[in-house]
Amino acid sequence: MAVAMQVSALDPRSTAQALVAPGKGILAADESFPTIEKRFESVGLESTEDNRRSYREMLFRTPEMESSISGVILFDETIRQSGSDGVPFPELLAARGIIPGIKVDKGAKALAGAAGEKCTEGLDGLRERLAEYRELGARFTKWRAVFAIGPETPSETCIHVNAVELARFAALSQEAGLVPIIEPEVLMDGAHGIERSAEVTGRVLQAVFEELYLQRVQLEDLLLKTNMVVSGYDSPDQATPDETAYWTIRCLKRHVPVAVPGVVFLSGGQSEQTATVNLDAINRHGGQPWELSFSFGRALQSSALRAWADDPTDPEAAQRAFGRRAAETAAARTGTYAPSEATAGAPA
Ligand code: 5MM
Repeated sequence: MAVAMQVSALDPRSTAQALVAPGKGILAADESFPTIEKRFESVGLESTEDNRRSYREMLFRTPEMESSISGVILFDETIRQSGSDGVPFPELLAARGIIPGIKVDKGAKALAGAAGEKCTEGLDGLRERLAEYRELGARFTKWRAVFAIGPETPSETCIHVNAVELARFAALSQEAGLVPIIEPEVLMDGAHGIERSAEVTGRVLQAVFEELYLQRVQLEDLLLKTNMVVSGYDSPDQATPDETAYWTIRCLKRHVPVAVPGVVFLSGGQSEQTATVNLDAINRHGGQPWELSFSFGRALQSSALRAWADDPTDPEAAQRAFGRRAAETAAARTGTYAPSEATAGAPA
């Protein structure tokens, strides 16, 4: 009870700092209906409301997860759901000292006038939704924009529109007393090399921070969630962890103000092992002005989901898998990750 009081009493700046506390990071459990359906289908599960609730309850009750997980991003359905004992999920998490957050975007949709590119929707009515989410226990918010790398993309149109929307979302979140997590994701699809990924990620981050400045968003009271700078999935020349760390830090140094308290990387389709080795390499560089942490979805959940699909009535095996991944990823925060056999051998 005392811990729950602490979470709800945190002011936005303390919330942002607590989310990137040393040795901790964020679990992204905010898969929308189409995404969770895809994840469940991959392990032969049906995406029913009760399956989604039970699966997420399994995750949120994992023993000792609070020692490596600082916050959890929820989806609109999930923030309204409860554990089997009737305790609402946000309360269940806060009682463990884990900060509940909420994804507030309504997904990436086709961008008119820019063939094949996307812009994220969800600004209409956002002020009212934010007030409700705060009442439901959320203390931070998240909005994702996606940028595909192609010969002619991302266009300046796509970068500009998404940067404006990310900043609108951030300003409204701060107005509501919530900490915005700004998520511009440069996708890994394509055969491009790491230098092209660095160039595009840099252009996107530059545009986003210019727009945040224009819209008077407080940089101290937000977090950046972005991609590591990596080679495209189909590139014949896959960067090593050291190269990934070099290009990622170089890109952040050029485009992310030091007033931002932390960068939480997404895993973006990297395997559990690759995402963690890369985060570890990034943190081995040491001495950066921001906390360099994680907000992984797939790279924290993949093994746990497979274990849960094997026998949903016995959550302990899945919780062991999730607890192991949370602890390993937290170790990568300090550059001390030692791959376990289970993670090294897990399929992507
Ligand atoms: C990029 O996706 C975010 C991080 O997940 P990974 O570590 O698996 O890349 C994630 O938070 C994402 O935003 C949510 O899963 C929601 O995605 P959708 O597409 O369902 O909105």
